[in-house]
Amino acid sequence: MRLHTRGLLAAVLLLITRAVDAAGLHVDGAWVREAPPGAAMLAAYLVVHNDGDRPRTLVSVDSPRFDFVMLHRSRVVDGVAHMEHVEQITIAPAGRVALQPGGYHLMMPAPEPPPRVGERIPLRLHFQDGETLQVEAPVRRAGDAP
Ligand SMILES: [Cu+2]
Repeated sequence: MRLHTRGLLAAVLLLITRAVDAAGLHVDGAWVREAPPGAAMLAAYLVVHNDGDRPRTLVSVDSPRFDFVMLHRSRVVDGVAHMEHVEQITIAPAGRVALQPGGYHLMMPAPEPPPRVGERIPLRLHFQDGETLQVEAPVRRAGDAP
């Protein structure tokens, strides 16, 4: 009974979320990794869902908290971890792309003072078709990530 109620609530919340989305796009699980002292760069992670019937392409992200935000990807090539800049990230119809440690991520220069756990950082995602999506990313320690 309790499980059923919880499932129903989740379904209702999902409907509400979808209703306010820009044409079938939504983002969840956004967070910014708290940087160790002296770190020059910070990383942020999130999942972009495309519930629409055409591909959508993330082309840039900005935030009032950072000078700039880059789209990056971590890859292991010949056993060595590399990080590279990517121009865009395409999300297939009815698909999702996770920006997560070890893969795609957002990378920003650390501002002064650096963000601390508890701060919520606004991020604005820009898509190729001109749509934008605003999300808030809480700052977390790496071990406390969802
Ligand atoms: Cu990076």
